[in-house]
Amino acid sequence: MSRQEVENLKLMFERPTEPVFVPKGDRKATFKVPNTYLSSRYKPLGPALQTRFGEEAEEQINVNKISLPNTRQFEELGRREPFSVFLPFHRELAANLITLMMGMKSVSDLTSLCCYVRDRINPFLFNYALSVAMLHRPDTQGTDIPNFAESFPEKFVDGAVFSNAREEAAIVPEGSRMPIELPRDYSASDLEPENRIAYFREDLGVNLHHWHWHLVYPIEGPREIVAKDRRGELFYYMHQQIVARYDIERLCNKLPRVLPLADLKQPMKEAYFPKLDSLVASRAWPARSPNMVCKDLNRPANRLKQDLDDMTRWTDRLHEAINSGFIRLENGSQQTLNAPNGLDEGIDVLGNLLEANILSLNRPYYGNLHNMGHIFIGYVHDPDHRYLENFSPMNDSAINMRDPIFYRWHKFIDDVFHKYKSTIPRYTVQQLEYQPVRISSTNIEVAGGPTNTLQTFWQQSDLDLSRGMDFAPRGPIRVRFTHLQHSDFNYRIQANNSSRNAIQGTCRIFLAPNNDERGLPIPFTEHRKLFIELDRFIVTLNPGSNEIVRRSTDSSVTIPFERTFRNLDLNRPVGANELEQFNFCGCGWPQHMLIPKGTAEGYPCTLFVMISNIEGDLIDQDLSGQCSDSSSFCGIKDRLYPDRRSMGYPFDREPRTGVNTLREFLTPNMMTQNVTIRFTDRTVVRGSGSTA
Ligand code: CUO
Repeated sequence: MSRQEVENLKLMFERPTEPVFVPKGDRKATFKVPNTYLSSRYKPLGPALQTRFGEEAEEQINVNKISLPNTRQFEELGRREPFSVFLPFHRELAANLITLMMGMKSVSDLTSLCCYVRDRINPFLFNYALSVAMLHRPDTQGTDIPNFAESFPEKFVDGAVFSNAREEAAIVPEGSRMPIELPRDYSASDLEPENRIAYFREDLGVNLHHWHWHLVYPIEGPREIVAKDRRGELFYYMHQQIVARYDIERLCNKLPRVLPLADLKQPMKEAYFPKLDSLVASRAWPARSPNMVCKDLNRPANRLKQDLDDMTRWTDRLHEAINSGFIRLENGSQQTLNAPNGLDEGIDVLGNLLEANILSLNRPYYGNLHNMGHIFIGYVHDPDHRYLENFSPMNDSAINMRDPIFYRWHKFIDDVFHKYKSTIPRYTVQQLEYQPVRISSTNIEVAGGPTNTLQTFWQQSDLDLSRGMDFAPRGPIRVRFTHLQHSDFNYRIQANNSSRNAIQGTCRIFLAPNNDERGLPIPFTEHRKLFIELDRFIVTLNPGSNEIVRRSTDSSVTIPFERTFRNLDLNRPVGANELEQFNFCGCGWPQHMLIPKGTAEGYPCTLFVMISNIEGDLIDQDLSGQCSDSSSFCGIKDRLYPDRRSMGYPFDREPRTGVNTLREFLTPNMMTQNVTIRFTDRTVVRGSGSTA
């Protein structure tokens, strides 16, 4: 394959509802397709259209003719309808399309296939399937696919912005266009207490991470794509960490920790009015009023018929498996779930059962709990389709983290996992300590600020919408959005190695609030669930004392801002190696959200640092050329998860008998430090260094 062919293929992501023969990208390239490729709307006009747009184009890409697939099944999902990987029907279509795309012999055949299907099928389905295929095909996986927020800005930006954007694009010449400011807190007012954490829920980077995670870990598709190392466990861990982060953010804003949504037959007091307009569907996303209640689903148009009672049945069966330590397989036999000791493989099995991906060992019996929860809630406003309404954000992994109900649902899912974790053996002192290692001090240093005080504030950054603004004049159209940010900092750790040799260990850094919503200390069995991972890295300790300095920007949880919001043309990495893993690397918690917001008076937290025994940690594998920036949340592409311990170690299990506090939990290779997070209400414009 030539590099150019892959570049051409990427143009398929541009302006998703404009036909392939309309010029795309800065190169103003058009695809010259055989007349038989044109959709029925354009076929009669074929030659005239191709000539007209061909003349506007600066480059014409010839497309070779392949034997064309039957696209009828894909066309059953309307062009203007939303698409959700949580819906079984949509997922089946996506899996079939991905298989078709993966099966193309070359990039030019894939391009040809795309030219044929793109303008016939649902653009979200197309974008999703092509993204997954490009991430996983050997001949395309090194390339950068466009930022999803740029292709589909409708999922990230207040609908009201688009008319301004069109006006700006139509009237103002390219060079003089101003960024359009996206207001902060536009989905509710402060009359609604939940609005205090809208900055977290509606953060573009947080939502992009979640979308990307589900792209890297599809629920359905060819087995080699779905069956990634420890994916069931990572499903649990990544979402558990999101919920823990949300809880801390709530506590900082004087809101209680989120309650699990254990019974879908109860009213949901949380409302959500997304104020997002679908450009593709020319329709607003449905909202949810307070206290709505889920009902049985019967929506033949979406091939959905499901009773709410099934959710109770599946939950009971999962609890039965957890309590008995055995799961029932499809052939009627049993398989043990509990880990005898050490490595906990049961969590991976359980993660797959609960998420209900294709790796689930018994889908008919354990059902489709997690996905169906999204679906019931997503259709709460129209369960029998009488109003012909589509689903609300809860069904779309690019936007569902905006909705407060997302966290209640995932807290419920989390509680099932915690229940399981409470049944497996607790860590013994031996499994926690690291004999020769003792940590003597640990501090956080912020340039120009007091030690152990983290500093947060607002920042404004720009995003270019033009790739997603179909049928609008060309040239950049920027929106300026406001997000949380913190000052970069360093960890400085002193550790002693009392052995005679240099040894290695894994340094694990977590953060947790000190107190609960009433200002009281939290019992350790609950406290441990609030520890959010900040970093994990391997250290070498020479005999005697050692000083470890680590930058916050090197976190194993996050990716840099530029990668979350990469602009393909401006921030594209240059070296082949760097470019290699660019897409996979789009997955990662955004660096600007590493630290919770804190409070103006300073929010008291505990920093936890541990150096664990490398023998229990190490995965021996070659990581050269791999991006492992965000391996804690996203794993490493085509490699094993780079830490042998259970995800969340050492906080993933109940503590050993006799331990009731964090202090009692500590072994000499661990240390805690009181830190505060101080928020200042000022806004810095990215790149300018100035305060707005
Ligand atoms: Cu990510 Cu429920 O799995 O949204």
